[in-house]
Amino acid sequence: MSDVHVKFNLANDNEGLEDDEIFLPPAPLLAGAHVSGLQSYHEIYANSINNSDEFWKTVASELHFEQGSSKGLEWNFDAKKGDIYCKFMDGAKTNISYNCLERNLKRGLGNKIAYIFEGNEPSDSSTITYSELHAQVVQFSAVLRSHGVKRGDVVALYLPMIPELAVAMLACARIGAMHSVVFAGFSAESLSARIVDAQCKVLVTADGMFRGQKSINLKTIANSAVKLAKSENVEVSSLIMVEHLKRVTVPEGSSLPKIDSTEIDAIYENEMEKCRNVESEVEWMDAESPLFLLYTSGSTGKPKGIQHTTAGYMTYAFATTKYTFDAQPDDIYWCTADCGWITGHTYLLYGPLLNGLQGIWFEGVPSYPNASRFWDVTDKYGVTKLYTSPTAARALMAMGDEFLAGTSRATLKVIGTVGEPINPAAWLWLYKKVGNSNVSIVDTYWQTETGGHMITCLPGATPMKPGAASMPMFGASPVLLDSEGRVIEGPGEGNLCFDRAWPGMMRGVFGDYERFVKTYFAPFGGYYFTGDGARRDEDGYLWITGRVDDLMNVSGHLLSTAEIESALVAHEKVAEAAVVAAPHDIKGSFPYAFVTLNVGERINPQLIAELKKMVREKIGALAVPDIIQEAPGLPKTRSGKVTRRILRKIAEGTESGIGDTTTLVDESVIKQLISGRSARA
Ligand code: 6R9
Repeated sequence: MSDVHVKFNLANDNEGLEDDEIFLPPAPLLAGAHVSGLQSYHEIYANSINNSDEFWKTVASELHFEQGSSKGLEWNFDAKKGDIYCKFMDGAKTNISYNCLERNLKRGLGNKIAYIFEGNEPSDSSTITYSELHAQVVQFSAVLRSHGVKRGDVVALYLPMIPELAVAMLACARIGAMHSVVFAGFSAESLSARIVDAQCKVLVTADGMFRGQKSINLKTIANSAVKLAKSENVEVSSLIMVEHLKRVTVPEGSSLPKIDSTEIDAIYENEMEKCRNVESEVEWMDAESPLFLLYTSGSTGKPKGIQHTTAGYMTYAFATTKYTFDAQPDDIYWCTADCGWITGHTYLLYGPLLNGLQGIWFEGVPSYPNASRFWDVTDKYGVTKLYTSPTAARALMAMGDEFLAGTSRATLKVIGTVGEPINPAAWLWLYKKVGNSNVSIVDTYWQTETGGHMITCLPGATPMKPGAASMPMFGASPVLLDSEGRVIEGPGEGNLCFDRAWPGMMRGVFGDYERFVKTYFAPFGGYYFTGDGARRDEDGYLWITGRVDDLMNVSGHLLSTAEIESALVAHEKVAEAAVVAAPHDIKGSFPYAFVTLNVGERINPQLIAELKKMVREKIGALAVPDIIQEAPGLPKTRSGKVTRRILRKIAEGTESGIGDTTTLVDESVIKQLISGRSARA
């Protein structure tokens, strides 16, 4: 592997922080915690590694298995020894939807509120109990069956953060169909690519949604995606649409979008009515039956369908929610993530329901109606555990502390962050200002591929260092490897890998075993490679330093530089493009594009707008480069490889550190790019 690239240098962002300042978990949290004190963490951790099967089976024994298994974790990470695989409780039979619903009804939680739905407008809110959720899930699973969905099929879900999304995911799981949730900010092309890859016959969407004052016409996007899929010979036969806009309060100054219908449309509410009293049994799934697909960016451009299976993912989601958030029966648990991302899957839907928690689903944005929204909602419902992103924290911090005034946030006990490294300034703001210095902060490091938390503090156990993901989750065994694959013992920095399987890990890339091996197991034989770099300090704490591959992390979302580049070069005036991550105060980093134009073309505001539009249409608004700079040429090695290391320095404005450029074909392009940047600035 090449050099370890430190994208977001946390070590240098110590604003407001005393050297080596360590924060202890608040005493009341320590007292009643599932894991109380560091000593206890170390003991349980050692047991989870040394007696791993016994450890995981004890965890799993709290869940319902229709049929047990004598098997524990089995795996092979070394391609030289045969196929790469991981299995957990092979031969057992269970169903995650049953465990989230029926199991809780049997435990007497039927009347407990499963979720509070907080709409885009503060006046739009509703609740659903465990038994109501169960009834809707049974009903919608009958709807899916009536549309021909069977065990093993993939159903695409393109929905806002509304109750029907939870219902649809659980209904798929109930009947053994895989859900493939596509973030409702993705474009028609992205949605269609995911429909085509998994050959989805049924797409569930909504008419539209509001995010703040902005209206989004989801149905139009869904219609185009269906058309595009058809042009690739994948025929969606049912487009089930929730009539969400009919029940929402329209934000002031906004209006309802016009909804176009097609021949394959079915209205969600009508379909539910048709299946009101239809029985729809649970499918007992094999432990290793696929549960869902979730697409994530890949460094070669095409998104990968990350595949998770039943028993392992369920056990890991259950355990990590319990331990990381110290889940307690009276918690009001709020994960602000969208279900279009893995955090929504594991820590908004499955993990909290498996733990019988009361959760909050939030459809809106942190800045609407104003930047107090998070804190208003926290006080309104008495949130005890809040799980959000560093980007949201930085954005709200930048708005000023006056937005905290008038709210107490006194019920908060744990604040979690996920998606990207958190800089100490944002960490301290969450701890001191939001949490009144009376909370534990858990900076949770993990990936779509890992299914659940891999490195994190535990709220009643781990002394906290701002910016450090800290310690491994039970059963997770991180190792740092140097570029030659040698293990770095003790303090040091290297490529973050795991040397043993854990129940929640991905089981494959949908339809592409080669890519699964190449991406995760070939870089360092015998290890799962995360694609991230990390540093271990003298106390054994792990600090994530950022991606070491060609992915970038924008506001906690992974984007592929190759995918953005191919969207840019699709423009007739662009000859070549290179995209790198540049640091950003709020988003962590942003896409910075260098484009070489065809002879005779020059960059101008209109072309920039066209290029941005192209990226928005091909991928989604998230991926649009903030800066597009014309490049008369790109720095390339003699073998024709673009040297991104140099482009990153130029984008960052730290070109003094460019280093040796003598291996380049044309060194003079660097000077031109630097002066192009200052001209632009
Ligand atoms: C859960 C999720 C995964 C990538 C991961 C890493 C970055 C996530 C982090 C973090 C530093 C943390 N990442 N959590 N970096 N500290 N606490 O975000 O999944 O969308 O697949 O992204 O996000 O780079 O490899 P996913």
